[in-house]
Amino acid sequence: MRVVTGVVGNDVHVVANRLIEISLKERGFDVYNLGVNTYLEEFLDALIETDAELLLISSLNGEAEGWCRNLKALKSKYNFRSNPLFVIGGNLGVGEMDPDALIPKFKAYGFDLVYHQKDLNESLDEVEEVLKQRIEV
Ligand code: B12
Repeated sequence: MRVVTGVVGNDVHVVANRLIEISLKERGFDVYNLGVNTYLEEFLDALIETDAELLLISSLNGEAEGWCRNLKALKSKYNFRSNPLFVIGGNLGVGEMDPDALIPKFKAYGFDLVYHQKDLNESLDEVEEVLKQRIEV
């Protein structure tokens, strides 16, 4: 299974990105890590180039909303052959945000799964489960 990952927008927090790459490799994924400071368009271009089944975006500096609110419109311009699962996680808002408000907002932007300040490995377990169900359908 292939995954495109990276940190969206003008976000330099690289530590989580490295850990995510290691965790995904440990789980057997082929990882295409675009690193920090990655624009949404670059993620979608990489999905086309790699045919990855998963896009896993990180955001740590609290600016994800500004960088991701156009995801739905952007997606409609691409013809993804791999029907990728769109996942975002990290610190998705500034300061103490209510996850009950953040999660539906990011889902409305076009993400399938949204993790705000959640444990990485528990979240990846869930992501893998959803990918498995998609393949079985
Ligand atoms: C180190 C650090 C920096 C370093 C980054 C160095 C580098 N190149 O990485 C420097 C000093 C450059 C920096 C800059 C800034 N930072 Co800073 N930084 C931190 C700090 C102290 C640690 C981040 C870190 O590396 N943690 C270790 C990793 C392993 O943990 P993590 O990042 O939380 O990631 C875990 C989870 O979030 C999760 N996860 C992450 N992504 C994803 C994705 C998915 C899908 C899933 C499921 C899980 C997941 O899994 C990871 C592994 O467990 C945090 C505070 C903190 N204690 O967390 C602030 C923090 C992230 N920074 C913050 C801010 C505001 C900034 C600045 C805007 C400050 C400023 N005014 O300039 C700038 C932003 C610059 C930019 N353009 O991005 C805020 C973000 C606020 C928010 N979101 O509410 C924080 C939380 C500090 C705070 N309490 O205010 N920062």
